[in-house]
Amino acid sequence: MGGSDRVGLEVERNMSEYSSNASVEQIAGRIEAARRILLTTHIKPDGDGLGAALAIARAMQSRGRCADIFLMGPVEPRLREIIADTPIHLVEDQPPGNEYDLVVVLDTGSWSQLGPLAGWLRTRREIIVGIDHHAKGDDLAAMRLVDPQAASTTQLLVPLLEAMGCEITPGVGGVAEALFVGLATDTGWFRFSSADGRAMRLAARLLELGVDKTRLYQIIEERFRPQRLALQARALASMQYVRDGAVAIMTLGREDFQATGGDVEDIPELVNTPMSVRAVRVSILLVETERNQTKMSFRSKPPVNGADHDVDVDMNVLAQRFGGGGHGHAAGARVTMGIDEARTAVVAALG
Ligand SMILES: [Mn+2]
Repeated sequence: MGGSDRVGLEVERNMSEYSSNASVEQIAGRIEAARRILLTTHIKPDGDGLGAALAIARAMQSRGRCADIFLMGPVEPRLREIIADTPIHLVEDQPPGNEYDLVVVLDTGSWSQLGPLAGWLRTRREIIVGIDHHAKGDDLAAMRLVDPQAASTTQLLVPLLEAMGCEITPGVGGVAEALFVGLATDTGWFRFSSADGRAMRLAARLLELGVDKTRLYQIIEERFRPQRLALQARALASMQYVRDGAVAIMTLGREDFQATGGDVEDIPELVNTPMSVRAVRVSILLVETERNQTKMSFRSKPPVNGADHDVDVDMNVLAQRFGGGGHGHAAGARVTMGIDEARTAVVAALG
């Protein structure tokens, strides 16, 4: 995205050389030729990273082959339900050994996102294939398939699985469901600007294969405890508008979690709540996860055609100021600051 610098943030134009260096056919051939495959994604996997790993593992399984999924937790309960019967390993419990001749890193290309597996991966660049839809990443894989225009990593897998002659298996626990989970969750259930025609055509195809989106929506989005609403009430009460109401900043401190008995598992997507206000273009949620450790979540509304908004900030650039990153409209960072210090720093960064 482009955008004005009216809030004092320069849009970074010099993107890194993070792009595809291999064709879908080459990567398909590489996977076909592998004897033992390890699949992984970023720490604290989301629906897309997990969905991508599940899709490949299930596709291989349907052809009598095996690929081992290694995740770095915590894995949210709602995602564990999506995993169903597909075997997974947790790196924390059981680090991988030396038996693999192919490693596929999904939905990230950043060392900072690979936590306890980073050391193991660093010695294996030549056997790593990266498949990702983020705009930035590190040179961690010998072969890369990167498309920042893709709505999800699972979308990138479809031509790959087709090139491998894999069936998009229907039903609960199938490949189609895993692909859909990644596509639906990364597009905010098809609300975000990334839900373009290509994404919708894939969604239609997966639904026609029998993906039960009502069931998946309830498993993933309508499964929270009452603590979620108690924390939401406190976050809304904390809300501060800056930039003439165009930026909403909410905070949750340690005392909010103590008072409600809630934890971070209760607050996914809470950052989006202020977006229902017309004037809000940017929403920021600051959560003190541990004493003096604050997680920053940044979201923005894409400009609507023809509208001239005063605030058009690249969330990825904003997050990078705090050592984080992400996409143009959704990004995050973790900082060693208390909640008040973090709020002051964010307001200052907004100019
Ligand atoms: Mn993703």
